[in-house]
Amino acid sequence: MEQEKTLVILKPDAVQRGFISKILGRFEEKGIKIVALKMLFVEKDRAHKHYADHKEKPFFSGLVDFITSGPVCVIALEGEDVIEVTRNMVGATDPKKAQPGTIRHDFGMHIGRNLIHASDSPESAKKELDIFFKKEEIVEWEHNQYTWVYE
Ligand code: IDP
Ligand code: MG
Repeated sequence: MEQEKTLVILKPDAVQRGFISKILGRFEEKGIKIVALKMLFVEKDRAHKHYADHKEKPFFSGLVDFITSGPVCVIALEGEDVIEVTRNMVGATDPKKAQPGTIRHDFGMHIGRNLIHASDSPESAKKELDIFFKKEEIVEWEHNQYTWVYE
């Protein structure tokens, strides 16, 4: 069974609106393993590193202001195809276009307040996990329901 890891960030709007447990609960209910989690303020430097690909975009400075505006929760998830599965659960970037049942659809109204980040590829997952977690902060543990989650 090929396991991979991905990075999720519950953005300041998700924290302020009291959705930490609801959103984390969705991943737990799905059968995804949480292997690291913590709360922190993202410093400007780290925000720039994390969103480096968007440096030239018109929304970049607003995005950096937003992600640094309050505490976030950073979470490492593990599972089979977990990068793709998580992106599907998160939904389209614009909550107005996200499918019902996705996190962004169900909790969001605006593209600039879309609650959650999730890595979009194995390369970005590795880069982003390295930005937010030291190797020893990732907890390798045995999920005792795996026999009932995966064939
Ligand atoms: P993603 O988060 O779905 O991967 P990206 O295109 O990588 O979407 O954009 C990163 C983040 O930048 C989005 O999650 C959103 O917070 C913000 N963003 C993207 N496009 C816009 C926009 O048009 N206006 C405001 N914020 C935007
Ligand atoms: Mg992205």
